[in-house]
Amino acid sequence: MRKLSLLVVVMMAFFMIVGCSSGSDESASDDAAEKTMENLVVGYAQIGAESEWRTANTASIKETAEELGVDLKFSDAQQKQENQIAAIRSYIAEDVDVIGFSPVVETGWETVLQEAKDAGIPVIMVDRRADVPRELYATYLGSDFVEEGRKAGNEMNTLLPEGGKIVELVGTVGSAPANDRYSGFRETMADNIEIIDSQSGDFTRAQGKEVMEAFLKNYGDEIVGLYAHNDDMAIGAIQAIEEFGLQPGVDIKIVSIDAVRGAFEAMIDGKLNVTVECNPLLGPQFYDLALRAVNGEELPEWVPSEESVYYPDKAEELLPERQY
Ligand code: GZL
Repeated sequence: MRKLSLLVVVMMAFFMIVGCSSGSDESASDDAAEKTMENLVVGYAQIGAESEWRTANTASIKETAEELGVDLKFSDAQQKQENQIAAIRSYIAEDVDVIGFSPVVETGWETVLQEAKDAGIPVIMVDRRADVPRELYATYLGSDFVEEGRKAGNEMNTLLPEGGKIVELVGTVGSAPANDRYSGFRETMADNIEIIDSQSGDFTRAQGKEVMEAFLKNYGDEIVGLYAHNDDMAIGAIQAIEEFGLQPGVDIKIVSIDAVRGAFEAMIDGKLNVTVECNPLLGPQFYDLALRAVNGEELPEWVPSEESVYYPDKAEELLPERQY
């Protein structure tokens, strides 16, 4: 009897050790195992919902997560940097695998991105970039805003071969697209074109209209051109120009950026002359980069998105296939 009970104890001890070790082997292998899309946990701190472009960008981030089976935690900061920082801190506390965010402005991110680095969580900047040391982010996925500005300047030169006085609707003050589109345009703008006023419309239709109303009050039909940093502000300005009694696209030539659906409709109506594309459909590229970062791959400092320029003569034909 004694031998039997001793055998049972030895066998129980054996299975307990094997059970634990295999468990620990499993957990060890889990830890070492590469992440897949199906078990990837992403925290995304979005800017807000200020424009058609942003709406399409958010849809791409959310719908792609759904398609890939990614566990996405998403926040809308209503264009407030403090809300984005709070969201990033909450993702750090939740110990997500990777953090994505579109910095509303270029500065003020170093502290929170250092916290993410200290927590071992890779950060990917999407759409807009922040002015931080290279070691604080895995990569930047987004457009070449300076090039978008250069393209816009060339288009304005073509629309105003005789030159003239134009006004500018600037994007969100301090944001990378506003800073870069501002400088890029001035690199290519012809000498016979003069920017007589430049104010921020914060990338929204409402403020674009408001600022254009003030421009028209101050300068009236002296204005022969408008450069808008995004289509939403241009569409707001078009309303102001019509209410003032001038013909947008005819009396005042208009060049804007984004190439959202509303811009194609304005071009079809002859009220917008050119829109320079800025692609918001960044979801697929973002998750591909996120998984590679989490699995330890060194990523390039910048992954640029591909873009084009669109004109009224093709607007009707292209509108049905536009995804945003
Ligand atoms: C550009 C993006 C800008 C768009 C605006 O990549 O950050 O913000 O041009 C949007 O429409 O509000």
